[in-house]
Amino acid sequence: MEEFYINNDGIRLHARLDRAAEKGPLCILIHGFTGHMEEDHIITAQKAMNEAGISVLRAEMYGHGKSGGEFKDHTLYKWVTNALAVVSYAKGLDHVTDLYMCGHSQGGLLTMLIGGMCADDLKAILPLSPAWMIPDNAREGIVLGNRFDPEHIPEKLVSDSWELSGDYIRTAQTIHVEDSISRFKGKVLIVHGDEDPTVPYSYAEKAAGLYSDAVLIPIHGADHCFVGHLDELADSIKGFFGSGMNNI
Ligand code: FER
Repeated sequence: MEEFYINNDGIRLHARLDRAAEKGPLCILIHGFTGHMEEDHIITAQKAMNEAGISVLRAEMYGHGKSGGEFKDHTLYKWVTNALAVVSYAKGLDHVTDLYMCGHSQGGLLTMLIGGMCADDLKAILPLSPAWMIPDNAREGIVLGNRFDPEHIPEKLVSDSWELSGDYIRTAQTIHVEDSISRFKGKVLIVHGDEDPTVPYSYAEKAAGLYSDAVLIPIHGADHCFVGHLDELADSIKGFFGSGMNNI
């Protein structure tokens, strides 16, 4: 494992690279809202990919883990800019052949947005429990269950465990994920627990229907982070890379 920082216009993005081969495919892997790269479901995904012969570049986004920026100042726009820097870094590695991107929850939403922006660079994307209702919810006046007036955005939102600036909401309200979905024509693997209390499973079904080449693997009884179902998450990922991806 190599540990380093990717510079994104002065913000240091903490990254770890776990190589599976001398030369070969690589998947970028991103955590969710309040998450980081050492969470059990992130490590499970990393190991599953490594076992499938895919090198993995985990990176932490603005305000998360050991990366720069404060949590309260993070926005989806900042994450998009960060992720574009990570894609650019990965494209520059001479041991990388095919490039993939995977992310959990808000990182899954990010993966869907970057899929649309970097459709030529990403052979497949793997949104895990993707929180792609965040922009819809922000337009309706909800962020993680906290309510506000969507036409008069508050200076900040405060919950028991986090604080966000109004800019998180302002920027989220402008994002239309369907545009990103329609721009990505490669293979998509969506893995989602059908008892996820954070992101409704129905969003996974909706996304799978909108993508031109998506597979949805439901994990029966699993919650948002696949607690108690990590083996099934690993098998879903290994199955995707082991069968489908080798044939294209
Ligand atoms: C929200 C629902 C889900 C939200 C964030 C999430 C900020 C993300 C969860 C995660 O990444 O685990 O309304 O608002």
